[in-house]
Amino acid sequence: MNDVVSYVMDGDIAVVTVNNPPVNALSQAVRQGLLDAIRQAADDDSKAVLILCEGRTFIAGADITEFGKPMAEPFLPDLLNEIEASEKLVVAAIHGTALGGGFETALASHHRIALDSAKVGLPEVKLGLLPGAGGTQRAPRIAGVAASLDLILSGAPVPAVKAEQLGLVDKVVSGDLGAAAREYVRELIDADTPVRRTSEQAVELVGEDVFDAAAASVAKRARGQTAPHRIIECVRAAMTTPFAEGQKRERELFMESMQDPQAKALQHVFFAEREAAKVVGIDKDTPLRDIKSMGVIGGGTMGGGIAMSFANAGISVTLIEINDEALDRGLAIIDRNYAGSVKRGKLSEDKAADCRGRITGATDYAALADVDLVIEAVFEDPELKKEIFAKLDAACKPGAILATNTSYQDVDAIAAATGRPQDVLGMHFFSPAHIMKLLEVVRGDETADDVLATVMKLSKKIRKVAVVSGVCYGFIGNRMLQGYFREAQLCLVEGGSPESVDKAMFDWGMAMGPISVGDLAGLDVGYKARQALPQDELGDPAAYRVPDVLVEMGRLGQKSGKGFYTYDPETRRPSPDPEVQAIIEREAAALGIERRDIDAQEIVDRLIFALANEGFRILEEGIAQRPGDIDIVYLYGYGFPAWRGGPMHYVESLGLDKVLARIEEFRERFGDENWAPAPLLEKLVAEGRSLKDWADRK
Ligand code: 3H9
Repeated sequence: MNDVVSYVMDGDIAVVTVNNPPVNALSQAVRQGLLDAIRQAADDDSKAVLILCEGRTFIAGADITEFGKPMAEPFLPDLLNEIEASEKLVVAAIHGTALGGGFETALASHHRIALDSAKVGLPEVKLGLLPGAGGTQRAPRIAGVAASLDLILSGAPVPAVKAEQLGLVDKVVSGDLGAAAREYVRELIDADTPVRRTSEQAVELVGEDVFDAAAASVAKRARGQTAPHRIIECVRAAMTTPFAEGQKRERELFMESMQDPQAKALQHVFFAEREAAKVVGIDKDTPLRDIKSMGVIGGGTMGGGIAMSFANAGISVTLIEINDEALDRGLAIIDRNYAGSVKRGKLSEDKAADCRGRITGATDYAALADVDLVIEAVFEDPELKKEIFAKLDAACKPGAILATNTSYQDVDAIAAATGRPQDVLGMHFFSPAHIMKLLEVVRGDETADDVLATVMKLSKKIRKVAVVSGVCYGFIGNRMLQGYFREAQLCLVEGGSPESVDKAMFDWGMAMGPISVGDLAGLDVGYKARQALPQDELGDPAAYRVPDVLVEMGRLGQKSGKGFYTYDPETRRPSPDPEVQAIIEREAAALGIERRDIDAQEIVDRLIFALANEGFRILEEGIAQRPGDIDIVYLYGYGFPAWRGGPMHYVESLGLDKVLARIEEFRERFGDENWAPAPLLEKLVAEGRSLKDWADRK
């Protein structure tokens, strides 16, 4: 048909093969090729059409790179309607992942056969969209309303066997899909099987309670998002109106979604996540080091979580502690975590036992002589870390990668404690490390390219999203967080309450308000860090006076049952505490601050713009490779709402000039020290350029 779609007769079967690497996305050429193929089949003496794909997957959806550009014919819904209307039997043969428009192509075909390893799904919601080529209308006709709402609202792909149970796939096979599919089509032809058009089937009626349950679940799981509500409306239309009308509504709402800033933000996230995996200046074919076994120094919460991440990925782990007692404690935490995963249905008992079996403990560094990687995860004491690295240098084989999980310390100074700084880098996990997806990979001055490339590849294997950071205090995430937390505390003393500050940020979309985050992490952590700082580096006392008072009263946060909030010992539910509010007001008076009303918009702007302002500095200094990397750090490590795209995408979407104007206003009101605009932001506004333009031309 064309470069990406071929048409070959195999006896009386027209075999149509899509070959559009990497994921057979439905580019204009693929759509055109499929349309030409279905028209050719209508005219020749084939008895059936078999749609197959080359490469690693069946069609993985519309071509996302075409979004935002003028749409070119043939449009996917029209193409799929024509496929379904075919007088000749059309069969889709699925391997890899049939997603979005790809799965809609399969749903418009008359029959579907899939390899047992395949998955199918409608993940458009993750891009801020809805299935726009009949998916919301055909899926309910096949799998019913409740199952379809589940599929489309979660966006999660389902394995072929589950899809078969739902009726979304007719036959699951193993081995050679091409051969099995031909045999299947042969059987259908021989049995004179008539075409089966999904659009002609009725949707089984369900009560309003099914839609109510879906809406309630969306309100909880997809707080703030618009696409899920449109999806519910489409599925309702599938049940209440004829196919053509439902499809018209689907089209209208799909077009509305495409214009929605949330869709732009989520599509930015899709590409940013993939970009983040690429390291500027390192060839993608750099030979990698083999990582089959690893060691973790320190069996605390962090070390245990790191050990589990590797064990879960099939890598054997040696956990090192200072003595048997500490080791037993560390291994017991791991046992408890695995038991928790089994209880929550995340892992089967067998799988948990298998993973746990890969972790052994030791108290002597000699046990690390043969491992390929070691991650140090002891507490934040720079001297202790250097001591450990000197010992690792002596104990580990040449070529072993030595990583520190430090959140703040100078990775170069740690590397200098060894005779092999080229093998040293930072791997900053987020707690709990076996659950949180983010991994900041800190590239030291002397870190070798193959070490960095190996760790970036490895991060995928342990199911983390890795972002490269340069060396600076706090790296990307924690460095930016300082301004965010500072403004949260300042808003508190200037007129807010823990609830008002938390509510403003939670309602804006953050997973948790900043005051609650402080209580969760432990107020003593910041307190100890401040104690270690010289007086002139402490900054504005208004930003830490209240937490200092709370810590000195023994209110350390959740762990002591009291912090900014008081926690129910059973449920851990927080309640506002009038004693804390009195302390805030007393300290504000002592600091000479006249309290006033602070509205939610001011709180949001101060916290988010402080974050982004530091982000511009981080970019200019080359600490982050690109703006999207910062966004990924915040989405996966700090509970930033994905549908706002991350702090840098968010400020870009507002308009950098407007953001700068607001920062200038804050500078006027609150002073230079906290609110001097980042030079890069000023420069871009002066030149009328976007951050994207700056990143593209860098
Ligand atoms: C849709 O279908 C709308 C319709 O309902 C209605 C239309 C009217 N387009 O992830 P990977 C690129 S919405 C363009 O690293 P993996 C990706 O950027 C769509 N490009 O591989 C990357 O490029 P690079 C619904 C795409 O093996 C490369 O392919 N579909 C697309 O880990 C490899 O990707 C989806 O949302 C695309 N659709 O995972 C599916 N997909 O190498 C989105 C991928 O330059 N895709 N690329 O960085 C995925 O979930 C995963 O890519 C997939 C493979 C599971 C397929």
